Amino acid sequence: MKKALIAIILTVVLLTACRNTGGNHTMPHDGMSGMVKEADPKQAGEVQAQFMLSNEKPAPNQDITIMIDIQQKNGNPIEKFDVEHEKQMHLIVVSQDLSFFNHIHPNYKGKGQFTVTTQFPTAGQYEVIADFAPNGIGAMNKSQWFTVQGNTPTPKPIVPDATLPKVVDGKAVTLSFDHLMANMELNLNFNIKDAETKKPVTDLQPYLGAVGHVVILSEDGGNYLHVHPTEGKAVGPDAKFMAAFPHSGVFKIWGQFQEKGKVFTVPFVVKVP
Ligand SMILES: [Cu+2]
Repeated sequence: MKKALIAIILTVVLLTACRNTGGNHTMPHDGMSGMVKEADPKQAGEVQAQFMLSNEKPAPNQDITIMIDIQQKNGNPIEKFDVEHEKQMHLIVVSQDLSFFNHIHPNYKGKGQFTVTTQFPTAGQYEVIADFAPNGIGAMNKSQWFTVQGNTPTPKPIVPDATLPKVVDGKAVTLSFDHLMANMELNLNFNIKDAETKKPVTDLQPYLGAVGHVVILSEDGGNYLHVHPTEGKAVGPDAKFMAAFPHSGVFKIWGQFQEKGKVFTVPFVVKVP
């Protein structure tokens, strides 16, 4: 009886999600059947993540192990996680000014515990965001801020980019939107050319099971957006994704792509009207 009820609730949630343009949500797209649906916010609220560092007072450029315990509100561990983009957990680490970005993959130790060893490059505040999907609940993210000891470097301003291509690792990447608006699903297109020859790049390799991986954060780090590839098997020069900005304001976007076995990360700052 309870199972049937849950199935009905899930169906209602999915139907609502498809009509609702106000939030970060998932719609089944063609060819993306392996995608994990997003958790209902209420169910996500029943899950908690406890973040711990191996050193309570971490210093810059020091190996630090981050432990993340995923639990029910009552403290019981959550044991099973769905694989999303080839991993059971994605961990994003950003500095407060979003100038530092790191995307790493903790190992699952069982009983809801994930661990990963990393370094923070400077003193200051860092946000650590875990993106995961408890089996049967759906994709969600939980975050925590940490202070790295020492003198914090002057924050770099987060300034929206002009519509020029960004050059990273010999690639010239242009980001465009079909309509840049808040509270509405929109398409993002990354067009990738060789920076020197201006020739379109057509040999992108799958990265985490798709044409690329995109992370979007609001400038204060408060909103982490789910972004879904719309053409999973593309090889370039265009890489297309779908997202919905939850409010207007400044957001930073990192696109990650792989070519010739090497991942390159392209950051953009946009102002959503
Ligand atoms: Cu990841």
